[in-house]
Amino acid sequence: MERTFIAIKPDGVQRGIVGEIIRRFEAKGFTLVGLKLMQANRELAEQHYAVHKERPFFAGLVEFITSGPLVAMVWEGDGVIASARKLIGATNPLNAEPGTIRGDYGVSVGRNLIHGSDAPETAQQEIKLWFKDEELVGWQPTITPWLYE
Ligand code: ABT
Ligand code: MG
Repeated sequence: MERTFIAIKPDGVQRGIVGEIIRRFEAKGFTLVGLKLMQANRELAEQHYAVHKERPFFAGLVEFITSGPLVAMVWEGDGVIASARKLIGATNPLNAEPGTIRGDYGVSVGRNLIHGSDAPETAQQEIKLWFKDEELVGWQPTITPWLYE
């Protein structure tokens, strides 16, 4: 089964929507296999956003993501990487459809509440970057036959 890395960013934690975001992923039918509250240090943040290193917003991005507690998670399910991106919505919350997390709760790109891996390769890299193997728990919910045929 596919896995993806999801992080509720410091703004999502401050806004008090951690429970609401987790609820949406659970309700959709995905399985939580890793979860921790933590504050990312600069090194971790810079590695996570390494692709944006040369962009003008990089420094601010690292500053923001390290500014307070975030919730790091790994979710599992068929097609979870692409589906999570749909649940999350467009990068700029003003362009995100209502019904998505960013569409329902955000108004600016620098405070877009949540991160989700964008492809299988990045999902694998990010899970490895944020979690130790022993922090992940593989399990099968008893309702699985009611989610998959
Ligand atoms: P992430 O899930 O955080 O990676 O966002 P997403 O994949 O939807 O969008 P990308 B392009 O990866 O943006 C990464 C972070 O950079 C911020 N950003 C992006 C800006 O602040 N200005 C910009 O012009 C762009 C393109 C938004 C994302 N995170 N935050 N916070
Ligand atoms: Mg991204």
